[in-house]
Amino acid sequence: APTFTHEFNHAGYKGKVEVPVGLYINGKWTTSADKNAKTIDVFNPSTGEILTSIPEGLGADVDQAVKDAHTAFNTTWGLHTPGFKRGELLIKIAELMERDLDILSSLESLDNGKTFSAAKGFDVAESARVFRYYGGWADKIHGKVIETTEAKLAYTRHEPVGVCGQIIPWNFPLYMFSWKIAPALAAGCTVVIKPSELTPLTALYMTKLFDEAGVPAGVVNVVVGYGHTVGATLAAHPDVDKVAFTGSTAVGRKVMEQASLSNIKKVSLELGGKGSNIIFEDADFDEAVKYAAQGIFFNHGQTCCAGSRIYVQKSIYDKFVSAFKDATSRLKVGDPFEPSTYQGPQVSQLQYDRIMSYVDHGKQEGAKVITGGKRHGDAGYFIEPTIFGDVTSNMKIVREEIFGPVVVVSPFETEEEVIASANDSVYGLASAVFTQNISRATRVSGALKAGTVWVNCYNELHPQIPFGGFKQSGLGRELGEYALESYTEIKSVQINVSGKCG
Ligand code: TXE
Repeated sequence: APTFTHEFNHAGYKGKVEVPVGLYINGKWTTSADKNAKTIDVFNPSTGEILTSIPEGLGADVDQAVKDAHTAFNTTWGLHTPGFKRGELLIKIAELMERDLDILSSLESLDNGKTFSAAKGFDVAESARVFRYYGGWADKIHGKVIETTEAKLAYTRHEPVGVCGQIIPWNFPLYMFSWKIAPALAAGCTVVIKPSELTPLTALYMTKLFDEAGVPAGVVNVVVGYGHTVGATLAAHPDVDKVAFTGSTAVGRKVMEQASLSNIKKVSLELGGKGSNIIFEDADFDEAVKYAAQGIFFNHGQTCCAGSRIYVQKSIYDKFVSAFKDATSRLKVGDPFEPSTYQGPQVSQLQYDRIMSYVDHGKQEGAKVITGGKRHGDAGYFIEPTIFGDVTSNMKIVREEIFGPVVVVSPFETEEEVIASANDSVYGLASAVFTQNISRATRVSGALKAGTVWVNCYNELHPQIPFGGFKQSGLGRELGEYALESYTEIKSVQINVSGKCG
């Protein structure tokens, strides 16, 4: 396969890295079977320059990968490799990721623009933990014996769903890759995964680690390509048994539609959000300010669970705004490989333009820019961390997911009022409550319509804890034991032990 070679030379890592840039189908790197296939330009978001052009996959390649994934499911993986062996393999992958921590972190930072320190401390380290966690589950997936009458032995089996199509975004390229692949393989499924066309490099590097770990051919297939070709083919494919998607609500809707129009494949969706972060007057003030800043600005605001709507009780509103503004203006924007940088560039020109158009809209609608609101520097896709005040609940910047370093702050008076405001959204992915009052924390977290509620913290994710959305934020849960549900079918077996009819 052609390779992308890059020489890294930064404080965290110095060395040459080679990434195979083909399609990884049935354990081999290849190029498209379709002669109309072109190449996809991969950009460095810090400069806007092209890093490399890689061969694109098309529908015909998905067809081939699905065929090979079926063969692997029916011959080498699925029920043919015992759970403990699948587990050992997943743990081996985790170890190889940890061995190559600096390489994967450098690639992720280069391709996505997130800081090297965040990639190393969060994305790659946590992705390895996800593989290890599901390695532990692989031999603990089982059903129940169910009592009916003594004439019958009845039990359930949790069998792998089959071939899974997985479509992932660019905001956490490797982390989303691990959320999708690890539970699927633990359950015994085989996979055809499409990384985002914007950030394919770590997924492609991972194919080398799968090879080295000894993952059998056809168990994991990586087909890089665009959403309307490779993604749409996966969603509509008659031989894909389940599709797992993370991305925009608009595309999630299409994926679900295609799944229903083709073969009623199982669907799990992790979509957009507009997280509400509620700060009561009795909160630990300094901690709340710190968490509010990382709640929105972590990963440059490109986080589905970002705390993009902050509600602060009126008695502490002015004090909060001033401290939050200070904390925000101290966040250093710039070169993602520079150790003191907190925020690198947005991922692409398109995302940069989308975010800036929200900022302009906010200004036109009469919201007040408390800090930020402009481009940072003159190359790459950098945006100043931005806080808007004086907002009303019908403004676009309050209602829609901006997916950038832009937050709105509003005052509230009562608990009932803030619960209503927080729930006034088509999304329901994540929320947070800051208070020292345990009764209030319990009451408010119970009333919030969101798949995750953080109390006195924000953006904390663990492989053990399920993640997913209420309302239009999605379907199903990822991580934890719950994720295994979407990769298994439950079979009931009833054995007539009496040997008699009736
Ligand atoms: O998302 P897309 P985009 C939100 C966020 C962001 C907006 C747009 O608000 O500003 O979406 O981002 C593939 N059939 N999130 O345009 O298009 C695509 O190739 C099948 C939230 O980048 O949804 C990529 O692999 N697949 C989110 C993946 O879908 C298709 C993360 C996501 O891209 C497809 C990303 C199609 N027709 C964006 N069209 C989150 N929940 O974290 C595209 N894709």
